[in-house]
Amino acid sequence: MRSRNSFKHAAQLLCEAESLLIVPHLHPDGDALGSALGLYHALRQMGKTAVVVSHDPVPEIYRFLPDWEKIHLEHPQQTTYDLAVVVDQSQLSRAGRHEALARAARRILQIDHHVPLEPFADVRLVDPSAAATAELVYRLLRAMRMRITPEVATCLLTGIVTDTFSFKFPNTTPRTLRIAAALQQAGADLSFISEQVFETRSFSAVKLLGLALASLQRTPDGKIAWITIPRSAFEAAQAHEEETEGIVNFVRSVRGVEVAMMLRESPNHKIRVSLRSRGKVNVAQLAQQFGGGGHENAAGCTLETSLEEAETILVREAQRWMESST
Ligand SMILES: [Mn+2]
Repeated sequence: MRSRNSFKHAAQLLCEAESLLIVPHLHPDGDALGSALGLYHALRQMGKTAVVVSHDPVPEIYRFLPDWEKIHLEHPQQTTYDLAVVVDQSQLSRAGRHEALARAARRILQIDHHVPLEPFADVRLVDPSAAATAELVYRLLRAMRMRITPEVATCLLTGIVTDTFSFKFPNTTPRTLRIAAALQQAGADLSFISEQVFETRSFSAVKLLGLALASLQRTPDGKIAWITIPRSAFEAAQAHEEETEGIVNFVRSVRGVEVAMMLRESPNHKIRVSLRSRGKVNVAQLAQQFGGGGHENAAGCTLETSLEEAETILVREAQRWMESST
């Protein structure tokens, strides 16, 4: 999976293609957007035609990324692309309504750091040991001897900063830090990025945070803690779904908690679940039981039940899971 070879093959695909479609995942995060836009800037620099499409709008906290407004929600025209570059996702269904367009491209390149689920790409640059997809994009551009412009550096460093939660998650490796240093050297402003991503929240997001945290519960042993966010809380706070980002980390921060869960009711009444863990508990495996996925310490899944039912099922399964894995 991880080899010089996949960098070489990925580079070859990028060089050969004239028209490229870049596809971040549904509910894009800083890594999906940073990787997509970093690549976009680099490809434009090479004189290629590149279009970024996203199923969901760019969350407000990422609206400082250079050219974020060039990301299309609806695809501008009917074209078959030479290459679709699918970033930060292990299943092509995560592309949302742009899945068919990506599948229709002559070739597909996957750049990702999730545990691989579905083999949908012609070339897979997949490395679960990378802290962020942006790390892989950086290494790919370096392998192609591309100049890292300040725009590219800003996008890629944003991906790394968000996926490592400011270099605090255990996925942060010496290589992550070296790449981050190189990106800073290339013109990315780390403190500006951190301020935008972590220290700037909308009024409604902070309102929602308060309502969400008021629902905090834990199991008697204190190892599993969770919050629930019903539609009524979104309405009371006048908040959007994207404004739940980061809330689950407060749950994880409670002393003694090994598994943190956030259950939120989406507008279509499906229950979207964010899972975080501390230490050796692998929440990706827990998420997979419900058709989801992710990383060892950060994963997610969706349940089609009521919020109350989802809460009962997940707490029970998480307890069973922890008992069997210790
Ligand atoms: Mn990522």
